[in-house]
Amino acid sequence: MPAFTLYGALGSTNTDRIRLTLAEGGFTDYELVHVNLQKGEQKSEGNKKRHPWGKVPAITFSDEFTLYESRPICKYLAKKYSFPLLPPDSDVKATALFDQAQSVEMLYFAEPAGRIEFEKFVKRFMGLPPNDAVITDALRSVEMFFDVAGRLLQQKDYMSGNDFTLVDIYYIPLIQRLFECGYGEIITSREAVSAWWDRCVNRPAIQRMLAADKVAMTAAGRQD
Ligand SMILES: N[C@@H](CCC(=O)N[C@@H](CS)C(=O)NCC(=O)O)C(=O)O
Repeated sequence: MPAFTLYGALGSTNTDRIRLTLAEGGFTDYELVHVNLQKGEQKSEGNKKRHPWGKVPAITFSDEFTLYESRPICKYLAKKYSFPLLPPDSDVKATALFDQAQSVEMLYFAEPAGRIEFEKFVKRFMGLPPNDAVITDALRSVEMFFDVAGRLLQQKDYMSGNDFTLVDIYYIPLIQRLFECGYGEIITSREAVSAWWDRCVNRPAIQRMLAADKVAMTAAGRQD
């Protein structure tokens, strides 16, 4: 019996944040159950027992312990299975810097990048046209975000310091989506940001997962 079940969806950036964490930790003893977002399965009573807001991802253990929200799930799994992706609790300053970097990613980056993903990617599956004004505004915010992040990355290798941590993983799915939507230049045109991105995606476990997902997404697209 697998250690736990991850309820997620194909192409869900929030699910992929957790899968990348598990891949980087070398952990495979889990079951991935796909919730079909296009069919609205996330709003079923069964899924709402796991995620009261009717979303994915969520994880459940055989003792019924359940968690939703991708970042707390990543953090819990990294602690439970001792993935070397967090500063030690005893290092109070490094932990505070990690928390700071986590807040920055979620509030200053993921918010506008998520709007771009919704307009350019999710709406396509809903058969709705993108709102160009929303995209323009969100792109400006993401550009400004990386102007600042780029300056900081001239002084350190990763988002929360000189070690690769969960925070770097948190960025990967939405940056991948920016590339897929044709906005990769936001990353590649900024030297320090581009070097950081290369350091992240060239990690063997991450490279393997992204390559396998590309094949799976292409195959899923062909079945549509
Ligand atoms: N803050 C949540 C976001 C969860 C979320 O928005 N999930 C999307 C999929 S990536 C979803 O379930 N969308 C379907 C819906 O909202 O009905 C997290 O980090 O897990």
